[in-house]
Amino acid sequence: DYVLKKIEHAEYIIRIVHRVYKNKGLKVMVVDDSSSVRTWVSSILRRQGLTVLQAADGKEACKLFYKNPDVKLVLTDYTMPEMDGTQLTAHLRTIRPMDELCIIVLSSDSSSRIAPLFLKIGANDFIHKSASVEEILCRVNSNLEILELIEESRDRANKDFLTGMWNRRYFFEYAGPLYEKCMVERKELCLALLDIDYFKQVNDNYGHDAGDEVLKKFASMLVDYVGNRGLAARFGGEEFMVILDDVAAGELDDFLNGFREIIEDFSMTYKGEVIEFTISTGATANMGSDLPGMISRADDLLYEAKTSGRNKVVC
Ligand code: GH3
Ligand code: MG
Ligand code: MG
Ligand code: MG
Repeated sequence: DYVLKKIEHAEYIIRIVHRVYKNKGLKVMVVDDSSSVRTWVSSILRRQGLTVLQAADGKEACKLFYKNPDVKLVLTDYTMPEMDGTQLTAHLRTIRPMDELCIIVLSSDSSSRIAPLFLKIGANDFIHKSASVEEILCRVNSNLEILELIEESRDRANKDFLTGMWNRRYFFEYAGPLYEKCMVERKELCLALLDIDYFKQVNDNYGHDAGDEVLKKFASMLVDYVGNRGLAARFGGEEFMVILDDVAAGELDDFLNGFREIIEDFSMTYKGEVIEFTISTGATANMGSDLPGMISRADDLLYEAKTSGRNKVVC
């Protein structure tokens, strides 16, 4: 019994240490009109490894949130001047859904109406100010944990397991609305389909593991090259789709040839073997066709690049 208790306690400590470790770099905000409550709550959260921002009312909290969109959790009071906790919660929910931001209410109001009121407008949890420090920490940490689990399962659904880049499923989820937005704003949108040349030979000559390493390296180079100018996804085996909303149609050829040259000049060493490869690209802008039309056009042009010698961009 004694040993079991010790083990349980050790496991608990390990969980806490692990949580504090994961909290490093996570931003939270404490909102309360009482500066002593703010200071007290902030200090216990800081001891959990969290980075804490403070605001004295809902309005200040909103301003601070716009400047710090990476805040993961807001711990708010109910009664405050200017903008109270319910207004703040309701407002934050219009810009951040529950699976991206935790809102926990910490109030001294003892009316039984308050907790359900907050939960209905989108708070994740409600804590009474008389709660122990331990309870506050448990609730903050478990809410952060839930947020992480959601993020993890979202990544599993949207990211490619080998390369860690966006997958085909996410590409369509992202590209559909982006296409609509560009149509409404009458903005140009470009699409490129890239395929590694003779990739089967990489596998045949150096082994499947080497092929995997090439795909990983290639993916990270492509993601870096595209940067904020669009989104790159692994479409299939050694085929990658890029949607570009920040590259003009007139610049598309140069932009993609820039990457083609980087890959042409690139060589990587895997287990003592030097591996080099090239890519073929088919690309198009949204002149009059819908998204499936653009994809099929890019695919046709990729075929043209392949049959006319490879290591080429055809727009
Ligand atoms: P082409 O220039 O015409 O594109 O020739 P290719 O050899 O690149 O094209 P092909 O479609 O004949 O072969 C693609 C190869 O990619 C076959 C497949 O085994 C390999 N492949 C697909 N996915 C993966 C992967 O995840 N890892 C590895 N190592 N190979 C993969
Ligand atoms: Mg108050
Ligand atoms: Mg290929
Ligand atoms: Mg292919």
